[in-house]
Amino acid sequence: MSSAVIETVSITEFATTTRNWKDSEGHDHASEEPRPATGSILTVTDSDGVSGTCLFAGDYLRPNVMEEFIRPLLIGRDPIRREAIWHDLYLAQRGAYGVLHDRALSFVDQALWDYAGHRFGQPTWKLLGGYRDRVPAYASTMCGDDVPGGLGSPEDYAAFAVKLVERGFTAVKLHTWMPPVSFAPDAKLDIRACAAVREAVGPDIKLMLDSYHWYNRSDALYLAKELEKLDYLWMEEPMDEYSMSSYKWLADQTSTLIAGPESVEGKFRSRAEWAASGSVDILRVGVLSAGGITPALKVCALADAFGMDCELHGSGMASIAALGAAHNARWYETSLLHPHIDYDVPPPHLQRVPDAIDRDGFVIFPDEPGLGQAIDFEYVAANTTGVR
Ligand code: XYH
Ligand code: MG
Repeated sequence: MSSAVIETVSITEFATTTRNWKDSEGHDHASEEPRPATGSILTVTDSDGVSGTCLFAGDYLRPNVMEEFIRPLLIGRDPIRREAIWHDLYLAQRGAYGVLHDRALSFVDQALWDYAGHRFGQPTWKLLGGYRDRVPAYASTMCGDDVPGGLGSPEDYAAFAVKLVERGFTAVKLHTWMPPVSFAPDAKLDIRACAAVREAVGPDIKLMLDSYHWYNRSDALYLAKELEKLDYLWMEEPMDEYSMSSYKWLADQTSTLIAGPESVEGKFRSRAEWAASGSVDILRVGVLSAGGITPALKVCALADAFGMDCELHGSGMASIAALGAAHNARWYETSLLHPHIDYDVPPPHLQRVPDAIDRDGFVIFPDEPGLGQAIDFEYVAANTTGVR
């Protein structure tokens, strides 16, 4: 039986709005009013006219990446053979000198998994194995700020955590204060926020801390020891993740579970070394940063081989799809939340909030073919700024 082959790979850019803005260190913060933004959709279409898409913010897939790498490695190939396509893109990265970045691989892999759902008429999470059809979500806050009624004090974090639990979340992760906020970093202030949240939500809500990413070993150990007293479920990225030995030093000295690495390159290969060396207690991987659903699930599998959980970084329907497959990924990260943004209101280019939680704090997985991104294609068509 002859298979359809990939005929076109296109990028549609469109005007939309966002409630986020990024500071000089790349952290997200809440904008008081919607801001103009650019959205992009990567579309892979086969010779039968069946398509798969990946929606992403910004314009990461520049024309040179499409022309030099993605189209030459996709056009004419069987779109069901994702593993072969992904592996060729992975091998091409070495000589691409950073131009063919992990996010580019991720967008292609996501679009091909969405395509498979449309080709076979199944939700992608089911094609990936369907271990679960719902998952508990934790509320992942934005980093701290100095905005009145925002995330400017331990009391602000406590008040927000109470609202998040009232919304249905059964777990909350604090991103505390980081530069360029003037009074950051401050490990003692981080702990005051963690203690205020524990006091406010009580002992049954799971809590995690993701603090300033460049603390030294002594500050990281102070944080971990204080979190032992507050019964936090895990701590994430207190130090530069390029020092794996610092994480082994830390993990060996605290009962607070250390989760990572989040930001280190190297996909499943670097994370295999973190697991084998015992440098963390919980592995961590992002569909975006690891190059797609395909490699992210390889990290989940290697974590499983070591008896470890593997927590998925970041929200989005590709994370939901991976959570449909990996039994040892326990939580969906609903990110990044702030008191001044109502997350039950979708952005203008979505039909609904596809990863909304129910009153019990669960994300119920989509039953439509593909990733279930809930893209409003009529809005996109009316606001398209370019197709290439
Ligand atoms: O804002 O630096 C940051 C955080 O690192 C956040 O962007 C990231 O999504 C994260 O750490 N999630 O756990
Ligand atoms: Mg993190």
